[in-house]
Amino acid sequence: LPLFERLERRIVDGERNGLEVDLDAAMGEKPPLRIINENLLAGMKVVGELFGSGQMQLPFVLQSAEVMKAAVAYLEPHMEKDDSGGKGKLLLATVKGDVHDIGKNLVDIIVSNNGYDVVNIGIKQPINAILEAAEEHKVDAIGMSGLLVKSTVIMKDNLEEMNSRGIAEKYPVLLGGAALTRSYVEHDLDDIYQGDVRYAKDAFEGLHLMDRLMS
Ligand code: B1M
Repeated sequence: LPLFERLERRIVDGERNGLEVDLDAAMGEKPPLRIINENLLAGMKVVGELFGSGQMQLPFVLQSAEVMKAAVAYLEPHMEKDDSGGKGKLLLATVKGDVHDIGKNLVDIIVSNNGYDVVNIGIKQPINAILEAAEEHKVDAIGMSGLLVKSTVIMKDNLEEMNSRGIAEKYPVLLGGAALTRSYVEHDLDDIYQGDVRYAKDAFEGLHLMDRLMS
């Protein structure tokens, strides 16, 4: 297979051997972020389709996810960055009950490489932990990620909890993840939340929203 098809295939097949050699060659052709967006994410999309249609079993999905993570970790030091921090602080968490973190960690990389400080508290985070970390680190915004349909309900509960604690005005919220839709966030959730809640379809939109919030 040609290089870029092979990279996509590696994600689908969960094939890690020789990954770095291919990534080095790929970086000779285009910047790391384009490799992620155009090739690696294309592979994850296929994984999602195969899994969703019952043609791929969970342990293989996990293997694909591990190759994806290894690839992103290998590319990350080669990205152009302004990691001076200081533009503002974003807390990131995957919500309670949800282990998916590849997307959240991409948001971390993109936002922190563009001059923001990011406090990434990981997966399966209940609202109490999210709000404690937000207070402790004095963040400017809270970002929640979740890929399961049930995570969209948890996000709604979290926003209601923030309303009832009277802290909605203090924290703009960014939401992202495959099960969300723009209209659910910008209409339904926006009607509920007493602060500012925005939908980010990808990591770059997350960055643009931070730019708008902090300007
Ligand atoms: Co899971 N999984 N999974 N899974 N998994 C999905 C989400 C699913 C859609 C697959 C499918 O059926 N086609 C399905 C959910 C169905 C539903 O809820 N209706 C599903 C399921 C069912 C499950 C389990 C329940 C399976 C089981 O146990 N029977 C289980 C859940 C465990 C749990 O959470 N409690 C499970 C487990 C796993 C693995 C552990 C094997 C693995 C995750 C590994 C990991 O993350 N460390 C995994 C994977 C890899 C997937 C798929 C195939 C790929 C997800 C991914 O990483 N995509 C996924 C299929 C799919 O999404 N269509 C699937 C790449 C990633 C970059 O995209 O995270 O969407 P994404 O992030 C994007 C944007 O959404 C956005 O930016 C990123 C791009 O720039 N974004 C944000 C995300 N968060 C953001 C936050 C922001 C801004 C933007 O600001 C805060």
